[in-house]
Amino acid sequence: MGKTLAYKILEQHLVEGHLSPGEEITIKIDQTLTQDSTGTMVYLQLEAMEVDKIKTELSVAYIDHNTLQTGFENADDHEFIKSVARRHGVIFSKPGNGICHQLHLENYGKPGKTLIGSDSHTPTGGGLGMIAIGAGGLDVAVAMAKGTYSLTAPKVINVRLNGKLRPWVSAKDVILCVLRELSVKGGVGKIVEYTGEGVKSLSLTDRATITNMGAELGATTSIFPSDENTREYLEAQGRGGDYIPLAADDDAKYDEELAIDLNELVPLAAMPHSPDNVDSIMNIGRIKVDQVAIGSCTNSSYTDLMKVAVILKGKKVHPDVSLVISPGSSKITSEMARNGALADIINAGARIIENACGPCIGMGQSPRSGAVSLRTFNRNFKGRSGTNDADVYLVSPETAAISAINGYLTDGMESGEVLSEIGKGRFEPNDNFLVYPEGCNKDNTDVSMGPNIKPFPRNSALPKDIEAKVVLCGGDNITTDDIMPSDSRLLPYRSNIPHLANYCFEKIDAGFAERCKRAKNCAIIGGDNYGQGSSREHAALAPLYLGVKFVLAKSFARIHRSNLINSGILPLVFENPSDYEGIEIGDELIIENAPAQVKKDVIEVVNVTKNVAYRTMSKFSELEILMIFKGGKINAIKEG
Ligand code: MIC
Ligand code: SF4
Repeated sequence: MGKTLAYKILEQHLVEGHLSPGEEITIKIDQTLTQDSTGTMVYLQLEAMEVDKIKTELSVAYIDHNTLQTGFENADDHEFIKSVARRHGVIFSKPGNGICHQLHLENYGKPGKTLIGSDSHTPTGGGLGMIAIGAGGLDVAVAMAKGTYSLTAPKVINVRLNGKLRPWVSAKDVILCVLRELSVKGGVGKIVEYTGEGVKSLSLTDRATITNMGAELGATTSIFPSDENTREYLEAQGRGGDYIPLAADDDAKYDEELAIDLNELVPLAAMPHSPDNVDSIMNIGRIKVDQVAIGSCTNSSYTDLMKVAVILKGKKVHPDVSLVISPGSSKITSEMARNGALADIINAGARIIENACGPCIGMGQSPRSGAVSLRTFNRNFKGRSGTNDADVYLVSPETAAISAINGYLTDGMESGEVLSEIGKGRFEPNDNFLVYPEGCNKDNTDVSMGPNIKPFPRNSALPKDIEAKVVLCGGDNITTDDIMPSDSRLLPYRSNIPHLANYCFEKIDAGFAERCKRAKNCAIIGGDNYGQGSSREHAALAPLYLGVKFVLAKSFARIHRSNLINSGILPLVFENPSDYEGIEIGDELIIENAPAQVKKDVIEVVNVTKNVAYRTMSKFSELEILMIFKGGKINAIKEG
């Protein structure tokens, strides 16, 4: 029987376990990436593990999230990361160089390699034919220390692409279409593999847009074959030698299939407040737009921004619209400066900001109250823009640009405007934003620790009985942005959990942190897909700091479930989802004889207040049981 591309790469990297869906496997990790908002924790944890030499072929520390530097905190974090990077032989990418995923494609990604990154959009690398997985910071630190990563072998969905996109329809519309079909939890426990003759018509960066936003499906990762378009992209980056052709076998067998006819696709948008709330722009109608933001790791490539420049050339941004553009990398901005496209954008009335995540993570450019903001980003969770009552729509760069001119949401196909061809771009090699560790020397290098960098909280061994008070009952699809909000006010504190913890769940329940402090031992109740979104382990570490012992939910998002276990917090799944209805804030819960129960597939949680018992399904792997027993991954590693 033929093999899928994903399983071919996993097989080549298999270190332990049986490669079959649902089985626990350990794979060799070739590359890691970190970004600064999760990176400070990664490197604190790497230091805590007292590692002599990192085991990966290549590890890179990017600075792209916290680049606002409104106080000393961000800059101190950057300095800390730079000093640890030098100590461990990690490449350091300075702030201003661009967004980690775009930069990794340009500079280091290689077909057939494995990559894990402390950012949920690491699957961007799947556009290059890599197995690229987003993980919690601690998993990335361990991957650096041991060169391996353990995961549940996913199923593989085949998304077969036929035909060719029409003008004004773009890669963003492809992934929005997949999200409409599969939903924000449709990819949990799965790899999404793209095949079919339609793949050939998608450029490398188109593919990366699709694999990037596969994170919003909850998928483990997404992957495209490596072919002539891959070669062309790598050659343009001066890395033709890194190319190898890769594809699934013709008779590969997939667990699920979805077919998309690219010829039939029309411009789409994800409406507030979820990436899977998708409809066609024609159906949504000509809503008035206040802000248009173009950029983010999903849509900030050279081709994306050149399309925008071509649409804006000689035009004027609508008087009621603020158009802001954050390019993906310094190479892109520099090439657009050289070929004049940057001038076309600026002359149209766009605001150009730093090559960084910027508005995508609420670092500035919050829209006005009640605004409609069109964004080429990947997440439109309520409040993520920094304005709680803003309506954010996720759209393609083409739709964003033409809507910025018209002042209302516009279907480019309907507009009748002709899109001119875009040239290939000539990228000058430029390493000036990169710091290569010269002969790393663990003993001789000081680590720079600013006063805002505090030790991360550690859990203690699993007690016999766990008693906890319910401190929050959340609904379905609670995001990590809900659990641990991020914006220009809070991002500077990513290395200061005691401070950050005060803002845990702030946006949906302002009394949460205080309630936890009073309760001491706490439990959270959640609906389906608890913890979707970001990989930030702060969404586990802040609750740990506040005394959360377990989360009882209908289902969990993959990365957050791992982050909870890594912190020694139990993620428990209701066997009977309707039990969720009967639980209230203040209920006293108890898990008796926890160590014995954790070893079984079913754990009983007794609601002492309501005098009922709930059965929960857990299915922890042996490794997970060890972490839970020891009170988290670091303890498990240090105590063996
Ligand atoms: C995000 O898009 O939410 C982030 C910010 O990139 C996160 C990481 C973080 O929370 O720092 C992610 O996606 O993992
Ligand atoms: Fe940065 Fe936004 Fe991409 Fe996260 S989703 S890595 S914040 S650009």
